[in-house]
Amino acid sequence: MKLLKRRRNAVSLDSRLEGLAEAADLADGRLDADAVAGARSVVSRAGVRRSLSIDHTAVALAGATGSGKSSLFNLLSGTGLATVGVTRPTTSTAQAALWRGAGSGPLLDWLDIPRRHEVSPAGASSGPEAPAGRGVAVASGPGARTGEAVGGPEGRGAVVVPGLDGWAEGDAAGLILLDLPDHDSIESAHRLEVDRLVELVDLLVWVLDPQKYADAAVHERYLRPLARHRDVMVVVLNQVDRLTPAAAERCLKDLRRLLDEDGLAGVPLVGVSARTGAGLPELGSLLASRVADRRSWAARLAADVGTAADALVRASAGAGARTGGSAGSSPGAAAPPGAGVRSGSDAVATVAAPEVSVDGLAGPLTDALSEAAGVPTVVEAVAKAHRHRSVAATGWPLTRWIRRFRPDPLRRLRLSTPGARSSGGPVGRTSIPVTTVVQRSRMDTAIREAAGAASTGLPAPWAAAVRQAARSHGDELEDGLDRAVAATSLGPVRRPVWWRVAGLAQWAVFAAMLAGALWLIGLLGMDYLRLPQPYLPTVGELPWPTLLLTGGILLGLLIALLSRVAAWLGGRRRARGAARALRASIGQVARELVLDPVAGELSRYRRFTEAVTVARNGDGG
Ligand SMILES: Nc1nc2c(ncn2[C@@H]2O[C@H](COP(=O)(O)OP(=O)(O)OP(=O)(O)O)[C@@H](O)[C@H]2O)c(=O)[nH]1
Ligand SMILES: [Mg+2]
Repeated sequence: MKLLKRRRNAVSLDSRLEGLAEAADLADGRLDADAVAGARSVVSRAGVRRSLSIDHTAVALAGATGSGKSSLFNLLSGTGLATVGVTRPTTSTAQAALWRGAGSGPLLDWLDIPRRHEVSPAGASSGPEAPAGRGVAVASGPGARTGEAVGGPEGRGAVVVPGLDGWAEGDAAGLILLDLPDHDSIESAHRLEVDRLVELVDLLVWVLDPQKYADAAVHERYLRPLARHRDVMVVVLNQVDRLTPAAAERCLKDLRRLLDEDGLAGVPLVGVSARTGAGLPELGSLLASRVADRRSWAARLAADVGTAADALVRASAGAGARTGGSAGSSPGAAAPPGAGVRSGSDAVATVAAPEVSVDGLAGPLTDALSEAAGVPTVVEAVAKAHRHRSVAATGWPLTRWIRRFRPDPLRRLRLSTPGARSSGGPVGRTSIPVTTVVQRSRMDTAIREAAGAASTGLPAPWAAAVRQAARSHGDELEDGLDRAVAATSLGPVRRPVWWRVAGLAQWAVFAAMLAGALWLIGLLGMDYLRLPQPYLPTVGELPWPTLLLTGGILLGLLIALLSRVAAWLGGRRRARGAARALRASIGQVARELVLDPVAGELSRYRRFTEAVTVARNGDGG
């Protein structure tokens, strides 16, 4: 059952860590760099911690100078290993007491604690320093617990703590107890050491005393930012022997209130005395049960993941990574524990990704880009070119050739004719008049509007990322549009059949007209030379040559006129087709260079919110 629970939690922590890693990757370059770095450091720290002994639980005694950390350390370990002094601060480097510490070496190496002491139930020997740096010295056994509870020159009282007797039998097997220096030290090295270890250990025991339990230093700098770490924290009010029972009760009540305000409701709070041993059994069994559970390491990592995810969410909402609580609480202090991954008792905004689609933005953007790319000019040229060619093919033969001296409107724009385009050669620049300032500003406005519409409802940093994405290919846009226009097929390659028919008809009619004209000239010549008039066939009253000449002229003009009407209609149709094709090409460019990057950023935001939600809401804690 326990195994099952363990496995389920482990999987959950896995996915939360995956979520955090993914959220950090997705937030990279978009959100506050501290929050991203904090999340990444949690992921890498978690990777290391899980590879180390999970049968050992590193528990740190942390607190202000003189609160009694070393005294409690000695009492719990039943040794006199830690120096308890009158001058402050006393402890300057952390040391560890190990209960069944075999196999904990790499974990202690990672924690960088060279001073380690195995607490031997046998009580064989004792030694304050580890031989050869990282070896393990064997400290005194449980018997010492009755003699050196509060060491130091001024207070070696004989304290018997019967509640801790079981520890010798293995209740505390796997415990690594760390005595830390003071967090409020005048020595910056002490603070650095505390911050470093507070970030790494599995369980934190905050040792407060009646004088300084309400100090802002500990509440603002440590407790409040660690609100997510409720399950891996124990608060101890030491030195209760200095107070009357009633005063001790009032003091504990006040401390509980402060802890609740810190967001640490439910955190175990124990009143103890290192001098009399009061409360020690309760603290001892609390620690023993956490150690026996072997889950603190995972709970700690889960809390770190939650805190880092909170920081990302806060950064995503447009706030900085740090809470107000960390600011100015200790001027000149070193980086706080978990810098950039701080949580707080303040409510962290929830994240919800709006469903924004870029499809609706394509229309207006394409319109504006089409305008800027000179599509109206090209469309007009397509109509004109069709009419131009149509007239050249079907016009009255006598005037048709004049057309050939007029340039083709499409060629003038260096847009290859349909025939030339099909050759598949490289696409060069067109000669469409360069984008004017007005067009360019319309284009910019259209892009800005598209970005604005796409980022509606997005928090500021992501809206900025969307705007940035919309502009990311701004340099390529003009060129891309020009190419798109140049590469678009502007109409069918085939010349319409009716051009040929009309052209042939024009020639036939022209031939008839010519025949009539020559005939009349012949008649005129014969009349001039007074030759007898030949037989003149007529249609009704009209002689044939006259009919041929006038009919040819009229019919030629009529065909030309009808052809023009057809050409005008055809030009309009082709212009529409070209407009459609160009719009599709421009739409493609708009999609590739503007909307796809925007959609990419929107999907990035959506994936971020999903990943960060997984990181925050896992049940692995
Ligand atoms: N009356 C009383 N005095 C205590 C108690 N615990 C510790 N002391 C005394 O408080 C002083 C400081 O104790 P330490 O254990 O050295 O305190 P510390 O937290 O380790 O201090 P640093 O190492 O400077 O951070 C010593 O004189 C102890 O004898 C207690 O429960 N009751
Ligand atoms: Mg100390």
